[in-house]
Amino acid sequence: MEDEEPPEEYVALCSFTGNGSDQLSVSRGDRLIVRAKPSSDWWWVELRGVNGYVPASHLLQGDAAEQQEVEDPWQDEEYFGSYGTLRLHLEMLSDKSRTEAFRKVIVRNSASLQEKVVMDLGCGTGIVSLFCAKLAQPAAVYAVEASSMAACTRELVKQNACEEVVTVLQGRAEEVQLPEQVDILVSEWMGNCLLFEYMVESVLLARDRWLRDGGTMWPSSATLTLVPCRAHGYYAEKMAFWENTYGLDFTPLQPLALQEFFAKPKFSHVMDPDDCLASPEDVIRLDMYTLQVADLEEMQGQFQFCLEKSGLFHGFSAWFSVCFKSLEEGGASVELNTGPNAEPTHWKQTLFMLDEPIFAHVGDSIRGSIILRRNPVWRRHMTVTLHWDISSHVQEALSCKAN
Ligand code: GJV
Repeated sequence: MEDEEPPEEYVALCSFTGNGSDQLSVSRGDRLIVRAKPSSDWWWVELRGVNGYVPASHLLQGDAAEQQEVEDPWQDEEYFGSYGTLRLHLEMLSDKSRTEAFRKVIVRNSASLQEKVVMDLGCGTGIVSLFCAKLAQPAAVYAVEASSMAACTRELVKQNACEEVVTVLQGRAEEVQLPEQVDILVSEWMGNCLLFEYMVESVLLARDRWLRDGGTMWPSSATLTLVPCRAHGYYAEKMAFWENTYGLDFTPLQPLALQEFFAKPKFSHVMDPDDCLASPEDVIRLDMYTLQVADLEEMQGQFQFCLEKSGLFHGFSAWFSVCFKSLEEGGASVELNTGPNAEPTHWKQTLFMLDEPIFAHVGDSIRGSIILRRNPVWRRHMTVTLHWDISSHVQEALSCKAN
């Protein structure tokens, strides 16, 4: 079989600035030739006689590029369709740490919530709005929900005698009309690896339209945390497996396994805290008051881990936490943490596997950066890129001896 694929013409959907070494800078609308697709994320392309890597997510094949206007980049039909059924709402409501965190925020702030106006964006079955109405005395709660679940939510509000306070509005938060500005904008918008789904964009747009000056955002801030880790079980299950398959050598399938299982992050990974090789570091922090929609296109963070354990380094694990500030000056805030040391949540953690595990030693340093690049076409998606290098004191010591 030929290794090389025939050259294909693609169009750059948006600009990309390369790193100046093996990556190529392209401008929106550039026509280029894809020479090779060594991974699903990075392709080797040629533009005006110069070669380099470009993120595959930025490229669309000639004909498809012309058709993209017709498709919905938000995939709303599918997205809101899935929230129109109970499955996801059951999963979210069954998540005690998540739901109790929102309840705790309302209970702790019940006195200050009195006579306040609240918007609950993406209210789902309305649990947060109902907590507000039952546990505090707000003047009004506007519960906004785009999916067909809104009809059931209205019924639940009635059934629980909250219709005096809670008004359910069915529609996209971006389009809905509220009768007044709000004091508090509450929303549970966090997706896998914090940003996936990019519901946060809807929250920012609603903030700019409906939150009064000096109003409160719940959550008020969000943090993405990263750690280098072991993932022995997952590696054994998806990669080492092929070494001895019923006594046969299936290792020729390993490159395929790499593509299929390790090129994309593994969501819903439950990580044993003991598998952390270093102290986790916060790599990205979002301030929900100052964050802008344009900032979401590309978010970057740096890390420098000092390994506290020796052993196989299989990849990086990521999770997020959010913080709800008190309505009272100096009051205690509430945190919802989805890390391996906190109460488990339905988000669990996200695992990024290395192509191959590396044996690492105590004291080794892993430095690098993480980039969350939003897909220029499919607005709910993103590509996560980790650049890193490891410097080992053990190897340095060995090479010193050899010299
Ligand atoms: N307008 C109204 N409802 C929305 C919007 C929007 N722009 N976006 C999402 N929802 N944490 N990742 C609704 C959606 O239909 C679902 O009921 C809920 O918000 C998602 C909340 C959990 N998702 C998440």
